[in-house]
Amino acid sequence: MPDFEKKSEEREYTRNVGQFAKKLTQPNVGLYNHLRGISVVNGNLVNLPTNLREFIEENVSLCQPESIHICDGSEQENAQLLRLMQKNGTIEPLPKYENCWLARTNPADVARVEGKTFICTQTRNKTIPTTKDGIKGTLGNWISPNDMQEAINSRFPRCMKGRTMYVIPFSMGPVGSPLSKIGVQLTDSAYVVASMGIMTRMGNAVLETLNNNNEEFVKCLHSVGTPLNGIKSHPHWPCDPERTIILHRPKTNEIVSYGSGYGGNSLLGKKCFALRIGSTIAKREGWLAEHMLILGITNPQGQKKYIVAAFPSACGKTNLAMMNATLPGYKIECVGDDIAWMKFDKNGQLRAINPENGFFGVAPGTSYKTNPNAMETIFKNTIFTNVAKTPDGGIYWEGLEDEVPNGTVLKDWHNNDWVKGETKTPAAHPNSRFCAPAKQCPIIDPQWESPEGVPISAILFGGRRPKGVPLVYEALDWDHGVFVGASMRSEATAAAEHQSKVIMHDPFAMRPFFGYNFGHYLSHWLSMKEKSNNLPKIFHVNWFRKDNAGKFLWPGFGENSRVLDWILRRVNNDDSCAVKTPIGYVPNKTNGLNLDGLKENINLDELLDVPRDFWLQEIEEIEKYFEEQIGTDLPNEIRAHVNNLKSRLINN
Ligand code: GTP
Ligand code: SPV
Ligand code: MN
Repeated sequence: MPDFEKKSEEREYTRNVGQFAKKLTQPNVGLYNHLRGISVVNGNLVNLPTNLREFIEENVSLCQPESIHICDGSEQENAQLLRLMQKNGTIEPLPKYENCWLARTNPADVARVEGKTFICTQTRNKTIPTTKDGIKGTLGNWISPNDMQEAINSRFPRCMKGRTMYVIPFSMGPVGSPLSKIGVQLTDSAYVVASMGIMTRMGNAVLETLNNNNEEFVKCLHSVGTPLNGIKSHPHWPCDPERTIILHRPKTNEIVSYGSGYGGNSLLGKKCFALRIGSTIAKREGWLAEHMLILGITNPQGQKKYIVAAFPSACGKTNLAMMNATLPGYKIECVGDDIAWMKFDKNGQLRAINPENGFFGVAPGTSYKTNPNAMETIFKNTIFTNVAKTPDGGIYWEGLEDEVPNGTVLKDWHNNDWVKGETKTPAAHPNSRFCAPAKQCPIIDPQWESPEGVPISAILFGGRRPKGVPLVYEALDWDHGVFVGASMRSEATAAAEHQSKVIMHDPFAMRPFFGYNFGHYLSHWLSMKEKSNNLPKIFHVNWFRKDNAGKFLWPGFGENSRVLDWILRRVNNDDSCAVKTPIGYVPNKTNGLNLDGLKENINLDELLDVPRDFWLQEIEEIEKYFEEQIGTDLPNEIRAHVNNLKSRLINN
């Protein structure tokens, strides 16, 4: 039971829980009994499929909202929500742009909370590998069915009292694609509805599909929570940070999230559905749900290929997915910037769809210099969260220094005065984001909504590695590539609650997003090689290597097209551009990377070096991590690759 300040609050709480428990035990309570006295302000419950009506009924009974709004996805509905949020002070307009809005969260609700995110299975080992004695598992958090129910019972009864419950029917993936899946999110946050309207296909079209096909849907329940002891300081952003919890039950395709209104904690289609629940569905059905961007790349000869890439949060997926190639003759087009659902078709070709409909992108660092295509995307129909505001009603964040003169007085993400060139604190929160429709991206790929998905030729893994890891290397084969994904490490970023700069293991960029035991996930990836004799090649990239003075050795951003050019040549079986090292193939220093026209001087020796001592230490660390964290769940093929790499390093 939560702590109460006053005895009366505790009594009220106990009475509410008691009433709820009584309701649950009443036999055959009809639909309208539970809904009596609750007005449906939009939509019609009678038209809904039975399973959806029952889902709503149960949770109305639990959360006791004042009214129900079934979202239709229309323009009018969106306008109405925006007006409401403006009235409540949740958002304010950004008059410099077209239909753009700024939200400021409660400063205690700014990023995903990995420590409070749980997967619920009967046994612990289904969710996380069995760790060595005395070692704390870092590959996800398990919760038992009883504890999950207890967590719900102690938070949800009457949590929507006096407020509206929105019913959001949404599709992950184009409506009707055989690769798409449907979800329904119940939420008491208008901000979440407006954001889901951008990030997913939402509304009547989805309801029709549900109705016509009598389809199952992923059940998502979300409340921002109104704490009984209340954080009263930010009434425009209700949340309950102390009791925040994000729960997933893969067996029944259920997600329950309480206490946070921001990002992956509350836009349940994204990490909760498309990755955690998605990865468990993918395991059952024989496909892959991954934290990956998808891009199309056309070379100067006009040959087009598609690539996916898994980098941890805030490590460059959005930037790579929308890159303007600096290498002449190359063209990049964007299919998705965060999540890929991939399946081998009957010809053994891996195909990917982007299950999302928008970009929820990191704002700081985005500029006309680093990502002009993102800048061209975000100045209409966009919701910005936790960025700073200029006096003329525009946005500002770290990385846009050239756009605003020194001395200008802005409002920072706390809505305090912030003087450009003087105030020392960040103007925007490091995990501030834009939420913008994908179709507004000037380089959105013509095939981005193709129902069968785009054909994938290469898979990239990568992270922020200041030392030792070369700009790019290619895995020796599929199994070795799976080992490379499993061995990924990266500096922590502001996307979650971790301390910055620590080098963390982040296998497949999925550490916070696995829906099931990572050892079993590895076996699933290894089993994919049975599905094709035309497997994509696997690479590792690192834009973030630094010299001894702490300066990046590689200019990155558009110049990364030079790395993609090498990757494409490898995909086309060009053997002349690579040399074999103990960790895999790297570009040959004479005719590997195309550096024509590059302004900076590049220290290729340092950038491509594979230092033996560093890697001997790295493999020790990887081996320790596998033994401690995955233990007996580690597939033999991966253990063999640890030993193979060790002996290649020793004998080199
Ligand atoms: P999530 O949305 O959190 O999953 O992250 P993401 O992988 O899409 O991250 P994003 O592309 O937004 O990258 C965020 C940060 O990486 C920004 O600060 C960028 O400036 C920086 N970044 C991206 N690409 C490069 C690069 O090639 N070189 C360098 N040095 N920094 C980069
Ligand atoms: C990430 O953290 O990887 C994101 C942002 O893409 S969130 O949706 O908040 O998870
Ligand atoms: Mn992400």
